[in-house]
Amino acid sequence: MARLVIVSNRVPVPKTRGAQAGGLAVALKEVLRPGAMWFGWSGRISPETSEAPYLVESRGVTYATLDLTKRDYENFYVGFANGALWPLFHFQPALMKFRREEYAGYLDVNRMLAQQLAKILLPDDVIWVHDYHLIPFARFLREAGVRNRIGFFLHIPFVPPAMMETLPRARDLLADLGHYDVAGFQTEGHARDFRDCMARLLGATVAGDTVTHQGRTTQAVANPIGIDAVPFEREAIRAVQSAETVRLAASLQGRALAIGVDRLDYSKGLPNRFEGYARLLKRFPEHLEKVSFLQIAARSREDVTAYRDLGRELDRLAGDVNGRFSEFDWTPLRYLTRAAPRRQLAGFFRIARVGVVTPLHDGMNLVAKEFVAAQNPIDPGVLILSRFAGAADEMTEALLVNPFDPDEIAEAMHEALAMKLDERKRRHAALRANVFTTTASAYASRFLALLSGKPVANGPSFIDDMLRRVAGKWPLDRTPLRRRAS
Ligand code: ADQ
Repeated sequence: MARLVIVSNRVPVPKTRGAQAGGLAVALKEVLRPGAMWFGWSGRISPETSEAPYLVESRGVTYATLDLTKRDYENFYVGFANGALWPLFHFQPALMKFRREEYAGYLDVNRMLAQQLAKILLPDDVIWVHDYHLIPFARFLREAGVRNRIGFFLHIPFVPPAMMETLPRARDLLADLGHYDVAGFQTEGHARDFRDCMARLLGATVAGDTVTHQGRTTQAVANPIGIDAVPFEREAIRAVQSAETVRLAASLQGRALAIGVDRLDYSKGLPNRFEGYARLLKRFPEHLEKVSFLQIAARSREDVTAYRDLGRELDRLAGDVNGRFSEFDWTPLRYLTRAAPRRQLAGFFRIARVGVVTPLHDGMNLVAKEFVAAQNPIDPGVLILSRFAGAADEMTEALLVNPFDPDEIAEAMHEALAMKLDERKRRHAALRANVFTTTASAYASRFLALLSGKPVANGPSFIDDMLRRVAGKWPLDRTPLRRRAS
């Protein structure tokens, strides 16, 4: 009687009927069927760590969440996960801040969560753990006696051994990953870096995509994430008529729109992007007053110092670009530091001539895929994409750039703005075929098929089979359940 249990740092508990789902919830939509459970942190800070998960049911899916204390939050989330692991995995060791007490807090939260989940697991449950916050989760489940299949998916890049080694305790974390049956990565390059780290730093044996360490075998594979392309395209078509998109289009006064949409994060390469745009206007003055750049950057992780510093740097750079190039009736750069609703983004993407996605490093980057899905195939915009986004592996018909070179960004913007319709259509058709094939549901099905140990071709039917056999529902109270003896 297999049940699917998703584990992630933050659990998107639906608040109201029809509430908008976040990124991971969209990606997992297909597999989150009645009987499944989603387990993790509630996103709330409480004076005491919860003694048992708080359970909420919505559309047959049980959301089981626990609160953390302020100290847990600071050590686990702000400290080790976002202060050490995030910069490390984005090739920014100079921004990595490692403190032993924060690492200890990271382990404590993982242990506490794993022990809580172990109490309510059944022997056949399939457990799928997400992202860098929860690397040691499987080890603590194993220590609690759990023998179930456990999979892990890393949404961000992995790094080669020489970079991994800069993290104190790197070997312990690698060994923790060895407790998963399947470890999924966004690209083959990331999966290969993981296998290399296991071999070089731990002496594990690697054969094909399997890694054997201390008698346990982990299958380390690439499984690129995608978007729910059909609904996103539909949203974009509808949104073109919306008041916001109409207002944006009118404000352009016939100028081409270039757009960037990101979390305000140093991995997204925003300073170089602003500088690249300034170089476009300086080196190719034919674009002066002919283009408007709209950058929407959602503020994020403001309790981490590096993010506050980045915010100040971008304020300065945006002021610099506009101070140098503005005319009394033209503002070259419109810079908004807030999140925009999904629908609005879809409409804005559709009327944009250029999408600028230039992270310094990125696991995948779903904005690149959303931009492509939103385009009108009859008159599509051009995607400029960093070579170091996981998406570049598949989206080779984009204008690929090295985001560390602002001149290359400027040249790509120039090329995109001048590109003829035939070439735009040709490139877009190839990108579109990819985005509508490597979708969110393909991603989730394939991972679960791998985790079930079945051939990948059986993916969707395995899920149907597994979810059809779901028996009882999770009890809706706060009492911790006893684990059933296997
Ligand atoms: P993120 O770093 O958050 O995710 P990304 O994939 O670019 O990055 O975006 C995720 C979602 O956030 C997209 O749906 C996007 O539209 C939305 N978003 C971004 N900026 C926004 C804004 N200003 N306003 C509103 N929405 C915004 C991590 C990894 C990525 C990986 C994803 C999924 O860092 O590499 O693609 O997980 O695995």
